[in-house]
Amino acid sequence: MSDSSAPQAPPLVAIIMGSRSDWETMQGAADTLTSLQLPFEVEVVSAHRTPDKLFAYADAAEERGLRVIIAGAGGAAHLPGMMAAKTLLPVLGVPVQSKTLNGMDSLLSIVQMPAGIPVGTLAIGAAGAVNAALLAAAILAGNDPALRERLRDFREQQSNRVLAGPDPRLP
Ligand code: RP5
Repeated sequence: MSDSSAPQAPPLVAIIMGSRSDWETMQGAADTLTSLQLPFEVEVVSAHRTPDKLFAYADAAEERGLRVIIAGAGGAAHLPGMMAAKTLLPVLGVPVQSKTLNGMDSLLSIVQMPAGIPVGTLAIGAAGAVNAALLAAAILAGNDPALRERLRDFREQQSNRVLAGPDPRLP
């Protein structure tokens, strides 16, 4: 049974997204960080609809102890780039699969940063969200041997699952 009065570790990773509608995609990042026992926070921060909140969030992020920001957005996806412009923390961008252009708009908006302000861009959609969390963990694992071991376990379990089911005709 979990103890709800137990102190929570302060978040090291932020998962932000442009809209509540991005959560279905970004939940993969949250689930992955949970499985790696990496404390995180989740927040909707829109570059277009709440630009002042974006600036305030970026200004406070490092001081609050955040170490990596995962930013998911779709369409004219300015959130990761604007966040990267306002903080020195590494920003990992997840292009959310849009309905009209299937996420190509999101991908190109996030990946094509001009030289000087990097955004580490992941794949479109669910795979990108999971991989953003794994990349955040890999970044933080450099200074955290226990996290590094959890990441190693994750890889090992993944390999074992594939090796345990080599015949695709069998369940
Ligand atoms: C972007 O616009 C969001 O990241 C979202 O992917 C997209 C659509 O937002 P909603 O209209 O669903 O709120 O800013």
